[in-house]
Amino acid sequence: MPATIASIETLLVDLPTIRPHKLSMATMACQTLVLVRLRDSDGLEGLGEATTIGGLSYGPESPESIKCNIDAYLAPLLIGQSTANLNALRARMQRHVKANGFAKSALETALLDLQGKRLGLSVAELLGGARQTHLPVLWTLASGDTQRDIDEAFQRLDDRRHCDFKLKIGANGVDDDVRHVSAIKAAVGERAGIRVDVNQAWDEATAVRGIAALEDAGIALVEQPTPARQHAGLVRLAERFIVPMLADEAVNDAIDGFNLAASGFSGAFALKIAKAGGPLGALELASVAQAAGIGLYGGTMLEGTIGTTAALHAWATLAPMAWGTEMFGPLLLKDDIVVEPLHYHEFGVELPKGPGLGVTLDEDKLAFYRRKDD
Ligand code: MUC
Ligand code: MG
Repeated sequence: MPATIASIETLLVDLPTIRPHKLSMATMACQTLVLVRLRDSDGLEGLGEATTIGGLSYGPESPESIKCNIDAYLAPLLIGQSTANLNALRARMQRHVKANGFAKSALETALLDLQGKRLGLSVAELLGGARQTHLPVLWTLASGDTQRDIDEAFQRLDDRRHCDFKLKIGANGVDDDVRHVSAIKAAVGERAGIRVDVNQAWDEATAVRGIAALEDAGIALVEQPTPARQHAGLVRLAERFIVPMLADEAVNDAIDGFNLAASGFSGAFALKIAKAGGPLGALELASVAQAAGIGLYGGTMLEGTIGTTAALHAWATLAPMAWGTEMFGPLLLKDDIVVEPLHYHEFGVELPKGPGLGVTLDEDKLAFYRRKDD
């Protein structure tokens, strides 16, 4: 008898961050993980996770909506179905539920973890096999204070943890931002690459002014300077400047990627499993980028270890990406809910071994951090 999906449980888990994480649209003191525990009729369990940033301030799904929409709509579509055919399950979710990619990503991750455990294969092996097992990881400096960010950068360089940094800007005026970024770049010099993420905060005219100054300061990459849906403006900025543009909120999945590429965009795409509705969708976007000659970057929604590991398995199947990855989410959190944390060393992270994701839950920690009234 083929195994079927027997139950899907969703839990909200609130983990404090190691310091305030300040973005243009929100300051985070805590990250909420939506944990999915999917069990099959043989008693095997698959784990999945979804996160977002700052409630509803980053995107159209909140932790609570992800949990609610899985419980009310997506789980009933999957319960009783065979676990054997992920493509069929994915198509079923696509057919009956519009959007809600973060929720779908958590479920797809749990299905991949389950299938890997059943077959004795890692998720990367299920996705065709790993081409790299140590992936570069940058760190985001976003304390909101220039000197604190500089101290943090030197600490991470000295620990050989990270050698590229992304600065979150856009919450302050453009002149203050340029001063902040230039001071950090001047302090680290050639020891580190510095990039910025504006998270859509600028209009095009402000972006032209800001990027010109940032280019002079030696910034390596400018992420999502303008609003997500203003593709034409992003294409113009990419044409105008030598410093490349990284599309993040502007590109969720392969269709967005195709549209941007067809409009003449050059630069790079941030892949995120959440934006694309799961690891498979993110890899579809990667194929579009590769076909169009657009660079790749392994992006995060500041997931915990489960979500981060799912993304790492997907990114591992690709050749090393032009802009590396930012899969540092677990390092921003004070604690973890897994038995064995990810191993970060030599400016990168090791892909976990073992069947499925290769991650085991710590039930005591989970009981401690899970939201009690969810
Ligand atoms: C984003 O927009 O890139 C990724 C790193 C970080 O600090 O925030 C996220 C979101
Ligand atoms: Mg971004």
